[in-house]
Amino acid sequence: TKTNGSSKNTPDKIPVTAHPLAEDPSDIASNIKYHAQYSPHFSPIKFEPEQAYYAAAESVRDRLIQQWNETYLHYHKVDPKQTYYLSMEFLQGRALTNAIGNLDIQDAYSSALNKLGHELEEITEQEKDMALGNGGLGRLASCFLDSMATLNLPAWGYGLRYRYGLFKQRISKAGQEEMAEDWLEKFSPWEVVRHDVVFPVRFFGHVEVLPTGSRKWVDGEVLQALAYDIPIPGYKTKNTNSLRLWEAKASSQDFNLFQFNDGQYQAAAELHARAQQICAVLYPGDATEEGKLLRLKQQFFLCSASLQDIISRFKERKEGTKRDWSEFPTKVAVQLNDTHPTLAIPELMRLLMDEEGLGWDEAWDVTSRTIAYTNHTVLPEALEKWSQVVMAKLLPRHMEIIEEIDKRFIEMIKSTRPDLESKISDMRILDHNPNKPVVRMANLCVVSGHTVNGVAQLHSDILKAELFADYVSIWPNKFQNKTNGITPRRWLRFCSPELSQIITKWLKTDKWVTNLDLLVGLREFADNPELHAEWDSAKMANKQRLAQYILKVTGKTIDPNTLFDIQVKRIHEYKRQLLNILGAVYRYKKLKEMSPEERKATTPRTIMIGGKAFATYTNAKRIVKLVNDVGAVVNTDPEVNDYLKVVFVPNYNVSVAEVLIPGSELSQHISTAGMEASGTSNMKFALNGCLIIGTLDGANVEIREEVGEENFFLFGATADEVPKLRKDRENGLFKPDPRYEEAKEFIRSKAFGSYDYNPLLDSLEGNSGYGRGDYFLVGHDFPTYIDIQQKVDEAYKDRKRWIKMSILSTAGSGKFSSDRTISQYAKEIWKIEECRVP
Ligand code: B1N
Repeated sequence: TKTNGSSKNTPDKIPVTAHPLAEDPSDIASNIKYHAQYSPHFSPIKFEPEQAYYAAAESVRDRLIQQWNETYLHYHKVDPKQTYYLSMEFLQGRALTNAIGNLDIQDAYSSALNKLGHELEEITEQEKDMALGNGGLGRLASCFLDSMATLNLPAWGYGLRYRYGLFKQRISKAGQEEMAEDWLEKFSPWEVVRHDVVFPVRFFGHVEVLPTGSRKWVDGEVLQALAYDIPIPGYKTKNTNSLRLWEAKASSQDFNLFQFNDGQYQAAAELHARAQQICAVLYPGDATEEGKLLRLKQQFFLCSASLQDIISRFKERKEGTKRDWSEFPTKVAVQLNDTHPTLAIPELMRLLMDEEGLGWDEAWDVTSRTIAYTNHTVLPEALEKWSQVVMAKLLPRHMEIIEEIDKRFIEMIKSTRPDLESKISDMRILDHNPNKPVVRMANLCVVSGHTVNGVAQLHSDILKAELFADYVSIWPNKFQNKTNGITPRRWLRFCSPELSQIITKWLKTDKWVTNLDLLVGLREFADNPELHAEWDSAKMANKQRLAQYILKVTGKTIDPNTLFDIQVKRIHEYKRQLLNILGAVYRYKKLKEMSPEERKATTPRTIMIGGKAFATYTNAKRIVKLVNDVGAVVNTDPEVNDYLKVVFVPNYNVSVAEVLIPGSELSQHISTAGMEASGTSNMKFALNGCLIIGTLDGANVEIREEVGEENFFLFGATADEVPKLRKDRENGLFKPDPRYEEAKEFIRSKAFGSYDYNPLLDSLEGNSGYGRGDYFLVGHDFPTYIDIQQKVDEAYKDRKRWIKMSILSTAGSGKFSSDRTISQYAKEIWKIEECRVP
């Protein structure tokens, strides 16, 4: 492999010249060299893949900056209504392939790098993932940014610049180990620090009543929010939006030189140290909540900085004139990505009243017309509740405002809806539980926002029927559905160029990349043997790439001629990785019992499972260990390992997904019905021609509708059956299937090592109680799961049938483009329009 450009002759002849907008590969090569020399981050002798990556990235950034500035000026001139997407998480992954692809300069960069002795594919591997998110919610935010730019929508993302993103996962004998993910260890070529964009953010202090009667939040500690911008290019358009990430700083005045000179070094830099804590690390919970003060500080920091910025832009657009605040909601739409940025509500109220001098009614009108809220979960442990005591201490003025919103809400119910009086204690924002009075963030969002949406049809229906049922009768039009989507650029066009090329050839257009509904055009060729051959060979190439990756990261050899069966997502009991591994254990046991002839007649499978467990989530960690232990036995058993392998894929993240998904044939989305709000990897797999085995949960329901029920392996209880099944269980009415007992017993017998799995398996036993009684209904769904797996095996043996199903899966995935999702948000919630840069 070519690794050292300087060892070849030609690269030395390429001149070193700045060509920021070069089209020609030789000029691009010159520009890359220019960056290697004049934006030097390394000693000058080396030009290995790492140096080539940074230099290439900086040269791509040159073009982005050009388009970016044009975009900002154009939006400033046109002054359209803009969306601001507030999110504690953005899971961007790598940027280089995406930027080059969206700018449509792939071929030129590829040959420019060749001239420098490098391969584009190789240098893109050098980039660290930007992992400022936990899972689906953060990746959704990043897909949305891509779609907003591609659709030329004037929209911004706002988040935090965490120093350490989601932890890196290492697998050892003991199971999962966590390590800090230092994405900024060297530097990121994609961020631009805006030294002129700085806002003060206050914590603690108290509220002062001024002689005028108005209130003001004073004292406490004040930190500075400094903006770092990341360019978000649209696909084949000039529009380049921004992801603005805030970093916390103390101002230099806060450094106590007197104390320092007196030898009290730590005390002198105290505020600096506290500022550093704020953006130090992403909270690693996914659908689990941790009520820690630092997390609340992070949330407020995001909200306060972003709103001050939004307000200052609103003023900037009509410089010198006094703005009419009732126009604010006609220029600004704020979307809250779950309740994590809920403090945007009281913060906007505070800024409007205390800083801009509006009265309550006026400020309330502006705030509620501006803010909308997306709910991403119904899991009770993930519904945010903050202690009123903590809130009052950290944010005394906001606590007052929340109390006032609560009071007015109750008054409104009493005067207009006396029939709901008995519901007030559930519906109100403040929960006065004497043990621990809390603020219920979801209730605050529902009461204050103009629109509330769920993320898949089933989830939105459950929100209306259960979690928010009482509010629906007051505001029947407040609740909407916006089924999630994924960007077809990253998740098909760029991660599987082989399949993309075939699709373009058969559809005779590449317009599907921005109009994914065109994929239905593949249906008419679903039986065409020529397409079958091409489809099969593209999938095989992707499977081989995946096998090489597995070999590299685990040292395990897997056979691309076996069925590649994948489940990758955060480890959570409701996602039921345990059901998957129990199924694998059962399969292993049956294979052991077979004669060699019988084994030969089975469908060989490679089961891959990957995902991170929250560090203190004991059962999730036991599941990780169990998958690894089962793999260690199965993979080294010469009787079965031609027919079954079980591989744990370490450190699952965005860039790993980009290798796994294109090479998958079957993927598992097997959550207990009603618990997975949507899921988005299910959409990525389906789009890549991978068949789904799944329950009727989240977006699975809609995927099955679109791809056709004959192309979806369905099993398990439905969401409306779940409550009764749990009741039955409590009443001792559950009769376990013998195959289920057999699988559990096999693990208990220490067939997979001496580790004590009894506590994990015990969570499936008993009738009720915390962590017992099989709350997630693994036992109920096990038999239908095993039965449908048998159907999978049969279907796979019929190659023609399988490939047809695969083609139809891709053909039916058009609905799940995030372009569709974002168009619906733009039209039905944000009321914003395209603002194309000429
Ligand atoms: O949001 C995704 C959905 O597709 C998934 O079904 C859903 O589980 C996920 C607290 C969460 N819901 N809630 C979270 C993340 C971080 C955190 O600190 C909760 N993530 C989801 C996109 O809609």
